[in-house]
Amino acid sequence: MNALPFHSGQIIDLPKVNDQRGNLTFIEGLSHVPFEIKRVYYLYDVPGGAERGGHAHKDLQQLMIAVAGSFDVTLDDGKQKTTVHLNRPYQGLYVSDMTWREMSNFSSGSVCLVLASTEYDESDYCRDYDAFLAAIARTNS
Ligand code: T46
Repeated sequence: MNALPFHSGQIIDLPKVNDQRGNLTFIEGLSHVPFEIKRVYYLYDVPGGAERGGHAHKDLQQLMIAVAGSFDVTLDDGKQKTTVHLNRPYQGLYVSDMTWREMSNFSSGSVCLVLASTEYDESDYCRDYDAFLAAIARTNS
């Protein structure tokens, strides 16, 4: 496990095995990401102009990877918004709990692979932005 504290919005450089036959990247839970991987899902066939996300999660941590193509992820911790352009299959974007995320600008044929720290749980979603800000304010008070 990497001893460095991970922070939301951090780009994690993943192992890349260069090979004339094609490159290979691998990810091990609690080694390359600071959580056990409980779920894997991916977004694909995203139509031009579509946006995804628009919510935060109470406990979930994730690593997002553009395994094909590119897209933008805007992260918002309640104080500051940062937009990251993902376009490299050997880099992941770490997104912690209580981070509002919006995804846009998907290129044609892009695939967003997500490694998640928990199984799917609708009650973990925070879909109301004002409620998200109020929860952040409570945590900081
Ligand atoms: C995030 C971005 C990248 C499931 O049944 N299982 C799952 O594991 C997921 C992620 C979703 N679903 C169902 C729930 C909804 O009926 O799929 C539907 C769409 O899910 P959601 O609104 O979460 O999709 P996105 O693309 O807006 O957001 C998801 C993640 O929730 C989010 O954390 O970072 O993908």
